[in-house]
Formats: sequence, C-alpha cells, structure tokens
Amino acid sequence: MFSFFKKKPPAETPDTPAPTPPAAPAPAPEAAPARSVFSPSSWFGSKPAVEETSPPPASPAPVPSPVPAPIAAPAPVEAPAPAPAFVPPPVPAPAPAPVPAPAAEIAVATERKGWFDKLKTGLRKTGTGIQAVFVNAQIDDALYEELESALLMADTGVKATEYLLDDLRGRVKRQMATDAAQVKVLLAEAVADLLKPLEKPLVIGQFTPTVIMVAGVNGAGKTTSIGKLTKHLATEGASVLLAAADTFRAAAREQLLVWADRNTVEIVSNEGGDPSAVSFDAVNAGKARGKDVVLVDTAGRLPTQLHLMDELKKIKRVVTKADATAPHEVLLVIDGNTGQNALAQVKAFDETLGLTGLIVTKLDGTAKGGVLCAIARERPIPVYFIGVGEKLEDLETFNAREFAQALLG
Ligand SMILES: Nc1nc2c(ncn2[C@@H]2O[C@H](COP(=O)(O)OP(=O)(O)O)[C@@H](O)[C@H]2O)c(=O)[nH]1
Ligand SMILES: [Mg+2]
Repeated sequence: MFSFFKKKPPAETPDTPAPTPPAAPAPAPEAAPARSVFSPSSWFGSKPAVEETSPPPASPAPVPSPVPAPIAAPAPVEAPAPAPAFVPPPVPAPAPAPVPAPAAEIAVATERKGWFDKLKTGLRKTGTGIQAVFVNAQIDDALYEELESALLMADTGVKATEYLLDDLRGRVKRQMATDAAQVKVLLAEAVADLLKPLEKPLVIGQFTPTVIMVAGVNGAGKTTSIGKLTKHLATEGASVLLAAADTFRAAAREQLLVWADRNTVEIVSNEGGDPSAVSFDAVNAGKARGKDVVLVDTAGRLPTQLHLMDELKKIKRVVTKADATAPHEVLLVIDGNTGQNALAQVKAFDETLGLTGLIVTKLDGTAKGGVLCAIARERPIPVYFIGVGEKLEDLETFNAREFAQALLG
C-alpha cells in the first residue's frame, strides 16, 4: 500500500540543514496514482529497531500485526500529484524480489473496494436524506427545494448548498436530463468537482525528517489518527518519532504506543512538562537520528481558549527553531460529527496556525458529512485522510469522486 503517502525523492532539497542525507539511495521512481507495489527499501533505509528515549511502559502493545495494507489510489480518479514529474514511470524497481506485479495490483484494487464499501456504509446517514429527494421525483422547483433542505440538513452550509444547486441546474440543462435519477448522478458529479481541490497526498521524504504537527479539539481523534498514520508509515518502512506534546494526559503516550509499531517507533515525552520543549526535543532527536517523520501530538483545545491557542503557536515557533524548514505540515483533526462547528474550527485554527491539511474523522454514523462541501467552498484546506471508524483500516486517503459516489451512489 502506497496510497497513504506520496514520497518525494530528495532531489531538490532546499536548504535543509542535513548534511547527511540518510535515506533514499535509489533514483527513487515514483509511481504516481496507481502505485502498485511499494518497496520500503527503495525509499527508506531499513532502519534497525530503535529503542525509546524513556523506559517503555509495560504496555502489552496489541499491535495489529497483519497490517491490512490500505490500498493504492482509487482506480477511477486521477491523483492531483503535486510532483507531476513522475507520472507513468516504467519503474526500474531496485527490489531484489521480483514481485508479481499483477497480483499486487489486484490486491490493491480489492483493498480500495473494501474501503469504498466501508465509506458507503459510513456515509449512509448523510446520504440517505439527500438520496430520498430523488425517489419518485420530477425535475421541478419542488425537487430543488427539497434538495436544498436535504443538503442543509447534512451540514453542507448555505454557501456550498447554493453553489451546488446552481451548478446542478446548469448540468441538468446542459445534459438535458429528463428524470430524477439522472439528476442524482449529476449531483454526484457536482459534489465530486466541488471536493476535488481538497484532494492532495501527504508528501513524505522531501525533508528528513518531515515534521507534522497535529492539532484539534479534545476528542476529535488526534491521537487515534496519529496512531493509525504511524502504523501505516512504519509498515511502509518509514522511521517515525512521536512527540507526545499532549503533556496533560498521562495516558497519551501509552495510547500512542498501542498503535505504534514499537520496533520502528520512538516516543519523546515528558509528562506534565512543557509541550513546546517536548516538541523541540523531538525535532532535534528526529534530525539527529535521521528519522523520516516526526509527528507531534498536541493536547486538545478549543479555538476560544486563547491561551491554549497561543501555546500551539509557541509549539510551532519552537519547532521552527529546531528546524528552520519545519513544521512541514500543520494538520487539524476534525470530528465529522460536529458538522458546521468543524468548519468553524478549521477557520479558527487556520487563522492561528496556518493549516496545511485536515484529517476528518468519525464520518461513520454522522448525518453531517456534507461539511466537506462547506470546507471546500469556504476554506479549501486539503483533506489528507478521512476516518470512518476506530480501526486501523478505517482511516484512508481522501478521494473526491469516491466520496461523492459513496455518498450518492
Ligand atoms: N467512530 C469513530 N471513532 C473514532 C474515529 N476516530 C477516532 N475515534 C474515536 O474517538 C475517540 C477520541 O479519539 P482520540 O484520538 O483520543 O482523540 P483526541 O482527544 O483528539 O486525541 C476515541 O474513542 C477514538 O477511538 C472515527 O473515524 N470513527
Ligand atoms: Mg489525544
């Protein structure tokens, strides 16, 4: 599975203060959208298992070992590859083992199919109300009015709803649609196009380490998502260092360790300490040890808690002191259940921190999944991942067309 992360070859490293590039020896070809087989060794040196900075807890760490590799990019959609240089490279796989490519391709496709089904189930509550509008309906004003209400009920927000309705009317006219079922298909296309700008892969490998700071309100799913990401990264052979900058919660470190693969992951923590100091130490340690990724887990806070927002700014500043190019990503985790409130969080955290990406969790069981449309319309920050459950395989890369199809298909 290679879909999770897009890796950049360390070619045009800016002024990274890393005189000793530890990784990526190979010419590192990059299979753009349909990466079939990922050979960790082609990107990351197979790092020996490292031990932790502080004594490991006696946690039994129930690491789910047979990692259900989460797929390659979906078949139907073109990835928005920010590094277009490598589009269809005839990958000269440096791997010694001649991997049976077709089999891997099939496995990958099946994985995404499994995810699609899961997504569809997860989005059912959001989708049902919208889909109901098209049942036994005529194409008339009443249809558009009902659709307007359904979209608003799904927390699509006024702006995105208006936009979608206008767009849809245009499509219906151009396509000369004659029945409601066709209109539903056109709506799915309109939603996919609206969401398309949110699609972006997370790039790992351009910097060593890639420093990713993660913020959000309490309970949004930060630690769980970091754990899932860590596990996926570790599975791909990336070395990860976690900064437990949620120093308020004694259990935070253990919670991370439960997810993390303890053979490839280290944690820097200091319970009750200063979150900025922990983050600073972690980035320095990540640099010194040639880690591929440093993930900084922060304590939950509301955007209205100004002193806590200031603390986040401080963490970011201090991280930059440890590495002038960092943080490379500032992610906000939002709970899809909170609908329009999540949009307000995106705006507030973006203003404070300058977000580079979102992780939208808990899209399972919510009727408010329309909020992604609101985000696309009002604060289009890339959605790197979406979550539809608590398990490892319940977090996946975001794909606009797939999302629209799962919602309305
Ligand atoms: N149903 C569901 N639950 C989730 C998802 N992501 C996280 N959770 C749960 O949300 C709760 C809070 O997660 P946590 O990571 O501790 O939140 P944090 O306070 O932001 O670090 C936990 O019980 C998670 O298992 C998701 O996508 N779906
Ligand atoms: Mg947490």
